[in-house]
Amino acid sequence: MKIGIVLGDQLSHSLPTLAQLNKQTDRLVMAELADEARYVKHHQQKLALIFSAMRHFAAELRSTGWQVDYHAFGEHGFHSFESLLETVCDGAEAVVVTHCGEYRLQQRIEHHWQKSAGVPVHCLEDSRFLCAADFFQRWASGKKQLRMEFFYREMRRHTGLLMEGDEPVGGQWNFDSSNRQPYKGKTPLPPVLAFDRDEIDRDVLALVSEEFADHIGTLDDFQWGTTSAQAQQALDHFIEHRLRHFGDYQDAMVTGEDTLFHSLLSPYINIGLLDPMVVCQAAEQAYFSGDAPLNAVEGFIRQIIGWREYVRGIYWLLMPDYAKENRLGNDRPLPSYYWTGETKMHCMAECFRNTLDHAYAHHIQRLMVTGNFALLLGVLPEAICQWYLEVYADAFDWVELPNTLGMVMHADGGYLGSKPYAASGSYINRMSDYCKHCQYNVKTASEPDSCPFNSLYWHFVHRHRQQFAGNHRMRMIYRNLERMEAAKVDAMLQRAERLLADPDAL
Ligand code: FAD
Ligand code: DLZ
Ligand code: SF4
Repeated sequence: MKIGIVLGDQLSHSLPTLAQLNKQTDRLVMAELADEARYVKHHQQKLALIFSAMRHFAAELRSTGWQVDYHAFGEHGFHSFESLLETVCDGAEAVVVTHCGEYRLQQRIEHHWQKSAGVPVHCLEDSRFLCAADFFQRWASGKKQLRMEFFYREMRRHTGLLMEGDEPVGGQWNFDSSNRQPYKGKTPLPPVLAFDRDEIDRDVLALVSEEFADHIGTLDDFQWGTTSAQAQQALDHFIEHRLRHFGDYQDAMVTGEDTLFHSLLSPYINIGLLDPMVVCQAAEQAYFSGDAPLNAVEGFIRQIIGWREYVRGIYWLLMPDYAKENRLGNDRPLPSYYWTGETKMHCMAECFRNTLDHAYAHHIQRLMVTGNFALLLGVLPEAICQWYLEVYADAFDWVELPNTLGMVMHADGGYLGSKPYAASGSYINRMSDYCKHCQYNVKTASEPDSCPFNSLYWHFVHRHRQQFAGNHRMRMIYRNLERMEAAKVDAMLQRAERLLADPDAL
């Protein structure tokens, strides 16, 4: 008899562990463990989503004939996988597990599990991704800097998505230039999808509110689906109501509108309830049947077969050293409003509200508001990475770390992206209505009420001129800085220095 361990983000019927085992003779083990629930203080909604989805998945497995030993939080004495394995492997000949998504836990699987289990541990490659680790290694090998766009074209050829023979459908690989519109309210917003709650959900919500009340966020507005059927409903809803405008408003932000036309599918894909290829094929089909335009469908598919697979490739290529990178030498702590949401900066307050209430923020909120601000302040990469890992329902180390450390903080020296995504308040003003509702003035940089992003942006550009002056994508910015009057530059830098002395006051 073999034991298959199914981790909290491996909730897929196509999981290699299941293919390797025999329903009749082998057993599956799943466990809600304190070490996994507490190694960072995950948002309460992230915990509720994972535990409830795990319980539902165990029930689905049982209904298809599997023998599943499920250990619910608080109903067993194990706090770690090692303590679990010490008990559950009696009489087993081997343990089988699929490669996990975190370097931390994978190290334990490879170096500690066998000792605890007392039998061999077989670790299988995770086939639920579209790009195998060795494919990525071959693609990346010998390159000093990687470019997502070239990786993405390889993935289009590899998957055949939106391809006509060897050529991209529509004659262009990328339609990003038409995907940068602010939202002005003319296109009606999509309806909200609400899920029915069952007893498993209610039990888990009660458990999390009791045991994890000290974790960030609230459960009041828990809207995540927790079964594969609900995840499929979320996909259908996205294709029907959101995809056609996804491209146009992908970068837009609006006060009080927390999701716009985004898919909200990342948690389901990341924990295994949705297969990324099935998601992309559904989007592709919407294009072929005339239900969504190419700029939307291409833009959406690029996020999944491009960015998602690209950051995973980088993670496994460069861990564990990647997590320690800090090429800009940043060391500031994260301001307190990242946890409380209480700041006078309206853009930041909106992103924090969405984060605290829903364990969600869309990409531009993460990248260009809360992430951009941490970059401009010079926050210690480890501190901001931990925050992103805690607060989002979709956060797993393999995807969160490269996005934060590489894309947002540029702490890897530009390996993941050729230039930092630093931006002043004008970017936020162009893409949102936030500045209209803000106490700060987005048009000025050095007055007492000036938008903090403005002076901090120029301070960032100025303080890193050694690193970036030679970067051809930053040439215009340094030319603009050189052309500015010295008195204006001094006034902005002084204002930034005052803000940096007490960022918590903003
Ligand atoms: P949509 O806007 O609808 O996008 C469609 C899908 O594309 C997403 O569901 C996701 O699967 C994929 N995707 C889009 N952008 C990325 C990206 N940059 N990297 C990987 N996949 C992407 N995404 C996570 O899944 N987990 C994380 O922990 C995470 N941390 C992030 C941290 C920072 C600082 C930033 C800037 C981005 C992070 N992202 C992360 C990427 C992205 O913000 C989320 O995938 C997206 O906001 C999820 O919402 P959605 O499903 O509505 O996405
Ligand atoms: C994130 C998470 C949490 C919060 N809880 C559990 C758990 O109780 N049991 C479990 O098997 N997995 C959990 N996970 C997921 C793991 O911590 C880890 O992030 C992933 O398995 C990495 O692939
Ligand atoms: Fe944000 Fe500045 Fe605009 Fe205020 S003025 S919302 S701080 S960008």
